[in-house]
Amino acid sequence: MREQTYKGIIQKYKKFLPVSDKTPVITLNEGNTPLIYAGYLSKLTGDNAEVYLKYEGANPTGSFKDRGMTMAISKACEEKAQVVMCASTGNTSASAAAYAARAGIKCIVLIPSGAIALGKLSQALIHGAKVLAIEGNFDVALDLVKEITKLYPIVLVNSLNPYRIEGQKTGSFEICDYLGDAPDFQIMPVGNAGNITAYWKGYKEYQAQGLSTKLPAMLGFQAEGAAPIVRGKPVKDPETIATAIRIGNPASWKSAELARDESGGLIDMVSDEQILEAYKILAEKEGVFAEPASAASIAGLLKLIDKQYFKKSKTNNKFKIVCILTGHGLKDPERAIKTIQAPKVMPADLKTIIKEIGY
Ligand code: AN7
Repeated sequence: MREQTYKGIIQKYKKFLPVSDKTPVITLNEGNTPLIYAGYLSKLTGDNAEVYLKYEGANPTGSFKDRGMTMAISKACEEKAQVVMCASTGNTSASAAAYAARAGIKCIVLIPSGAIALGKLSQALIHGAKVLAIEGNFDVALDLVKEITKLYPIVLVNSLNPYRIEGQKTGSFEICDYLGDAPDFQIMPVGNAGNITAYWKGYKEYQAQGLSTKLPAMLGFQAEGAAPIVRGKPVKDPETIATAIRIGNPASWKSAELARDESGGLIDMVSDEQILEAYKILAEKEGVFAEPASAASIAGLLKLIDKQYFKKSKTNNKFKIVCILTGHGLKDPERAIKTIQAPKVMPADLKTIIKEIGY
């Protein structure tokens, strides 16, 4: 068998990560995800910018969480942990369950009952995690996990675990490697705010190493019904169809604000209507299927285009904008079917079908 050359983000970026030869690397070959040029969206900027999509749905469990989880689980194993635990709106639980299964350790997840997408739930279950659906939202679940992991020998693998941030910062390394430099703007959804923290850390480290020459403005988007950072106070009962970012009191609130302010960026919000519109545009015009929370990136891009935010280039060079698509569309198949329409049922009859097609 030919030896595989790509073995995941720890192997690729180990000199930027807190690992040593003693760290057992638990990997599913995550990372190395496509950066896709988006022609339709670029045109919408009035051709002032080139828009790229960082398709994190192409990770092994279908979301960006795998970058952080390979680090968190590898370090947990290095420290001889037997049990890991997280609260989750879905993707963290799917990823934690998969990496814990691979490591042969136990995984416990708390999810808000009835509020996570079907694909994510199926992942956590099939990988053998102990899945507890609690009567409370994500913020309540995270508080419980913090308490429990303080009391018992269980490693917390939410993004409060610094190894998660370390792993996730490799997304920005890949973008810089691919584009030859950092982009001018990066747009991403913000939930618990770990990812914006991680990307910003990554961009700064790459620049400090002389591997990129500039830093992007970090543009984060929350859902209108779950926008604590935008509103400046926690949201007690967050609501949005983008269940992944249905979070009212983000753990990395302060570092998200720091990323925003240091980078000269912004954190704004988009409505569920705008998210669903962007979700459809992305799928229909770019051929890219991302989950609703990820479409918040595109809804944010469209909102900023409307405000003529990108019309300020002093040089003739086009801006480069990277939108992070954090999770795969198949995570939430029910939303896709609800957003469009279930297919029309027809008799298995040639003439009827041809008539329906419109010939
Ligand atoms: C697809 O899985 O919080 O701002 O528990 O699944 O770093 O929290 C998921 C978050 C964006 C927000 N897009 O990232 C969880 C969880 C998708 C996500 C976010 C999440 P953060």
